[in-house]
Amino acid sequence: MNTDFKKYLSFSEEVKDALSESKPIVALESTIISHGMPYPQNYETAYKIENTVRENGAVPATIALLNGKIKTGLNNNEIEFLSKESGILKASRRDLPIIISQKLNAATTVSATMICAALAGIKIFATGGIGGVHRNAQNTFDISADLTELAQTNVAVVSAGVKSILDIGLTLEYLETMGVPVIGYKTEEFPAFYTRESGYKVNYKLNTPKEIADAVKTKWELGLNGGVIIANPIPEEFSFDKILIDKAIDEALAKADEKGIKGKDVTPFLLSEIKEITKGKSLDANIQLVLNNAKLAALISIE
Ligand code: PSU
Ligand code: MN
Repeated sequence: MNTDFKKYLSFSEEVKDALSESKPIVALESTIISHGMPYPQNYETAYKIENTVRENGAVPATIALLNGKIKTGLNNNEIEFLSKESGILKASRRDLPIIISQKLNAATTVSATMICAALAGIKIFATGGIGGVHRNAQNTFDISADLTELAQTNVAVVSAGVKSILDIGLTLEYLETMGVPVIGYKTEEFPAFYTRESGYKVNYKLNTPKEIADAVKTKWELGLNGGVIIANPIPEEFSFDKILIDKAIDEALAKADEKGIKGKDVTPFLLSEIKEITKGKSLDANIQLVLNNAKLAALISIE
């Protein structure tokens, strides 16, 4: 087996100990910190997510690319740096070799975090929302690398579904083609991030962390490579009115179009516009759903 990758890995003490003692670990991404939320909420949320994982019996491993290393488990200074600094890159699969060899600093998306988690031996990962097939992708070809990563890398991802900034139906079609199971936690409906409903169904509803862990384990024991999506709806009390959020999303999409926003800038631009339009309410919802996902991921990691 090729073990050359090991020289690029760097672990916090907490994660190193957890790995050597085979404790449950939950990987966490950093794009949500650098590009998904403004300062200081990003900074505060990064800690809250880690503490939620700890309170639920697992060890958090926030991942980023810093100074030529894949850092798994970040210290205070590193989280602060990723929260405040403006020049942090956004790394998906394609970016890893250049960012690491050039010793640049980057936050990792779902796709890059999955790769780094798999290299570190971590099997479960909690995030807010995954990337997907963008609306109008038939013209722009804008399909997140998160989806092709889910097709090949063995990490289970807990998310609150996909936002309707994306084409939810096409995203689910793509996942079916790629053989990625979409499991709803206590729900038959695939959630749409800010809302519990999307109008689309998950493939399977499972009701306990144990059943989900069993399904994930069975997938890999069968030699079926790739991830699993665990869709965990936003808690009722924080969920948005569908009409209201759809209106905000449409406005944000129109603005992105008018400004000619392209490529990896699209998702961060839309998130920040939606926050402005909803006067910060979308950010509150975002924070709550991530914490809810961190909790579920911890419970699954224990199983
Ligand atoms: N959705 C969010 N917040 C985020 C992201 C998605 O609500 O921060 C980030 C994730 O890191 C995801 C990435 O992997 O955006 C997808 O980016 P793109 O659409 O450029 O593939
Ligand atoms: Mn894209």
